[in-house]
Amino acid sequence: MSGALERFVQAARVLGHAVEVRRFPQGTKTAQDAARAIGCEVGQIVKSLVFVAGGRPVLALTSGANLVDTAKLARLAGTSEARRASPEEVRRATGFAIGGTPPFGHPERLMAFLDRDLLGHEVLWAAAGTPDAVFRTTAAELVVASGASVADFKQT
Ligand code: 5CA
Repeated sequence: MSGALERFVQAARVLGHAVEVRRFPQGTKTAQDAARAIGCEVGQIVKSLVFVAGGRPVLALTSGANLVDTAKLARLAGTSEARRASPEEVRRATGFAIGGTPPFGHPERLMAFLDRDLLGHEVLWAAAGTPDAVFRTTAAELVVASGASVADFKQT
């Protein structure tokens, strides 16, 4: 197992979540790649996106079918603006690189929001630490494990 994958599985275990990881040699770097590899709808893929709002990292667990409206996210975070985090900021906030960033298991719990459209799917898939690994999850598990508030922050 790669270092980052092992690290995520251990962190999930510590949080009380036994994750079932699936690896795909063809890669799961983007939501589209992951949906194609798994054979599911892109809306079932959870993108673990990091933004910076008011100088703090904010985690936006976003359906693969949606884009984040940064004005809505800023409002939720109680700030006037939010911007996408740089690759370095993502790594600092989550301990993982873009393309494999998992939705929980970070060094510190981040302010987090979960796209309410994810509630419309019984089964979800999220990154497990590396750009070739995903795990099966549910919106309820993500809310508990990440502490996210369910919200509407998608672009319409
Ligand atoms: N493993 C997949 C599916 S779970 C995954 O991690 N998808 S993702 O959407 O969460 O990660 C890719 C996202 O990283 C892109 O949607 C984009 O928002 C962000 N990203 C990609 N390149 C950059 C970059 N250079 N700077 C900041 N964000 C980036």
